[in-house]
Amino acid sequence: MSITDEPSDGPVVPDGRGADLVAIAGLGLRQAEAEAHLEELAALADTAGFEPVGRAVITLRRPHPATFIGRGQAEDLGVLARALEAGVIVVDEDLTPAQARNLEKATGLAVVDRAGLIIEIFARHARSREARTQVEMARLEYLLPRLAGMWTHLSRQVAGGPGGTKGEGEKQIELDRRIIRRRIDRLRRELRRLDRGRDVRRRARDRIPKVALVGYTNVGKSSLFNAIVDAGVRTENRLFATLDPVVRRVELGPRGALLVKDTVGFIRKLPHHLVASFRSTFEEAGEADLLLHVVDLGHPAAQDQLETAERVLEEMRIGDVPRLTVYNKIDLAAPALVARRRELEPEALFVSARTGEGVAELVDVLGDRLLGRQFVETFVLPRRSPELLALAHRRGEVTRTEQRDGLVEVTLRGSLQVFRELEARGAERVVP
Ligand SMILES: Nc1nc2c(ncn2[C@@H]2O[C@H](COP(=O)(O)OP(=O)(O)OP(=O)(O)O)[C@@H](O)[C@H]2O)c(=O)[nH]1
Ligand SMILES: [Mg+2]
Repeated sequence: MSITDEPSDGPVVPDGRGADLVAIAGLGLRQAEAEAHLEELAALADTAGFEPVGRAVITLRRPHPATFIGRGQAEDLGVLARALEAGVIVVDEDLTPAQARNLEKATGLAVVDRAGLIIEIFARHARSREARTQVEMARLEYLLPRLAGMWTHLSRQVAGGPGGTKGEGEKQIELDRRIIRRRIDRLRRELRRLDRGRDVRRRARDRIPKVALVGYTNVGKSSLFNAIVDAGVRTENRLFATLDPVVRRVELGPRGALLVKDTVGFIRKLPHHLVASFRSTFEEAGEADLLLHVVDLGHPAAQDQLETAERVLEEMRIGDVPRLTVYNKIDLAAPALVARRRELEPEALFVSARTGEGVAELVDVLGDRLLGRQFVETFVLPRRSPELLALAHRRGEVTRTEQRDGLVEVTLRGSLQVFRELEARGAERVVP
């Protein structure tokens, strides 16, 4: 179900068939945007083990406090979902516990919201002790306010109707809440302990420069990580294939070594319980000397994904770590699109983790930025040489550019290798 501002033909647009789900997207969207969100939601649902059987776009002016969508719309949705033999309705919005409960009543089916779905995926994919602890904590915190609804379901099933067992149910909820809160406290302590362990490991490798790959989920961070390190981390065409941070040491010959780190992907509207739980993972990225922000260039929502990732970086307060945009999957993108991007962003890198194109240059850039001794020099570039300016941006850190007599003068911090390359291609060093 996708919720748009634009009137659609009917309330629901089913497609596909199968067994498990009717899906959904955000509020105040144009139709095309809603469909893109639905596409992503279907991928998420698939990753969570559901089989999407249909989608519905629902036109809505504003959310209803009680049921989120209108009651009539909810009933229609229930009819459609049952006709498709769906067992679950997934809504691409965060519902309040009461809204979820009321929607379940109105549709007669289980309802999962976006946060619940993402938490479910994280729960299935977490491998390390730390990731599992973080996910369990997020899951319990999500569950806590929703317990009441679960107990009404249960008491109705057991007693054949509400009323009689109400007192019992409430007592049970209180008890459960206490148990869950205690468990959350225990997990929190455990996380602090694991965190201290990590501090020790971290300090041991403190002198080696660190690079972290960040970006939206499924953009190819792990593939690129592999291409850089050849480390055998698995890549999967699944959202959130990577939940545990992975670090590898990369030797760059006589220049020294780097630590490269793969991270969990970001996603639009990451549930806030998860953000809180995974803060330590993200904080580690914040300690990197350089972030590689990986973007899937050919993805129709690339811009949106890039902005989402930037927003998450800001929220995590790691927005000020130096970063380099790396456009991946250029083997899939139209050459004209790649060319246009290159022109717009001369300092970005363009690679294909699959074919290996651009990876060698990326590794060079990492070496220059993090290992080469850094010097500051000023060059006058030959007339009309945007590619040299781009090179200066990519391989060094440009601190000043100035037009002088129709020529570009650029001051940059960089390694001797970069300066030599600029000179070899016609740039003239300005002697101070
Ligand atoms: N064509 C093409 N496909 C790629 C490229 N890089 C990655 N992929 C594919 O994109 C999918 C996702 O790759 P991953 O490396 O798992 O992506 P990720 O960003 O690590 O994803 P999460 O860990 O889930 O956030 C896989 O099917 C990869 O094979 C590329 O350069 N070209
Ligand atoms: Mg990954």
